[in-house]
Amino acid sequence: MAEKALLRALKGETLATPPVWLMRQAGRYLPEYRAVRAQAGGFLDLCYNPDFAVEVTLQPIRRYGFDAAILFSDILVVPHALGQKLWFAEGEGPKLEPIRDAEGLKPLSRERFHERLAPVYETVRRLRRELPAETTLIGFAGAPWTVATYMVEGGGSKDFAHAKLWAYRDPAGFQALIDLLTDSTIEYLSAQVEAGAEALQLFDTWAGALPPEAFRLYAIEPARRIAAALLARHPAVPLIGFPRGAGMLYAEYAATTGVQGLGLDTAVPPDWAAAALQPKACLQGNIDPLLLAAGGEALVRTVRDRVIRLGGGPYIFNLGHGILPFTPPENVAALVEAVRRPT
Ligand code: 1CP
Repeated sequence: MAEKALLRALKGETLATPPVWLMRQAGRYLPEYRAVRAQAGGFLDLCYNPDFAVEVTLQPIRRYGFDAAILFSDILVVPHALGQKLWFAEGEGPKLEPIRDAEGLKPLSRERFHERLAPVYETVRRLRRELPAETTLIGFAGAPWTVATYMVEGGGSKDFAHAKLWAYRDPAGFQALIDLLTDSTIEYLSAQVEAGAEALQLFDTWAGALPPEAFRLYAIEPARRIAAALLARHPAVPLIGFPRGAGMLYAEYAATTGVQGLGLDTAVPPDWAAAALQPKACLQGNIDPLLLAAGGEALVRTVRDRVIRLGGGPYIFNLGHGILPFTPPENVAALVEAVRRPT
């Protein structure tokens, strides 16, 4: 069978029509997701029940025929598997019992890590069997810095004050957390590949909060270690790095981490990305999720613009961040149509 389009792009091929998938393509904007979510009860019950997780992963594939399915799970299952308390308060997002210093790391352990994540690996195995032959299965993890922000803040945050104060006041202690997450992420992503994931994405959603020195320590260096370890263990499986908000530091991230794909946030100018980043990595992005929610002629025009400006080299069509819950499902269909039938 011919190689899948998404994997060809990640190997550096320029395709006539870019492969397309969307971050958070499974989720609350789909009525069929909301129905399964209601049946599952809590959000974590959805993540840890392979029947439900497989079903919601497949829903957007059935509707839109995306070139890739992304495993349905969450980045916070990693701290949960390390033993940190995690819960999802209805309508409020994730909550964790915060860890604020090196002492707080002591109860965390990798002893039962894979056992706790076994349902996620089972979901990957089943998806690989059930997906259409042309669809690539993407596994993922949060990058160490982004996961650390939730672990230290105890949930979402505006300024990451506790995490940054810890990093600045006690660099060795904070590094111990980053190292634990880097090692755990390597194990977690390797296990996803062994279960059937064909490509991987590392979500560094809050990388843009880091000044350059801290960006090198906590975004670039962990990504470099993760990419190198995965390359050694699974040389055929590409890794997409998504250092959201990196700005000019995207260039350094692309040049030094060794990732095969680079997720662009909405702020990255496409012509700059094509000139400065595409020689180093396959690009992915970067339509504004709010433009997708708005839809109409401006969406179609911008989709075509990105296909022209980024499609001259290795490129995967995507958003610059995840789909928003109030996005009309028909706008997603219009986006896919515009990517695949550009004129
Ligand atoms: O009520 C619900 O149904 C829960 C909403 C939800 C969903 C659909 C959460 C809680 N997580 C997810 C799934 C999810 N999370 C996926 C599934 C696959 C897909 O893309 O279709 C993925 C890849 C993630 C990754 C994730 N979780 C990130 C990184 C990507 C991003 O969007 O920036 C982050 C930061 C999280 C944390 C998280 N989990 C959930 C929420 C609401 C959040 C964000 C909290 C915040 O704003 O700080």
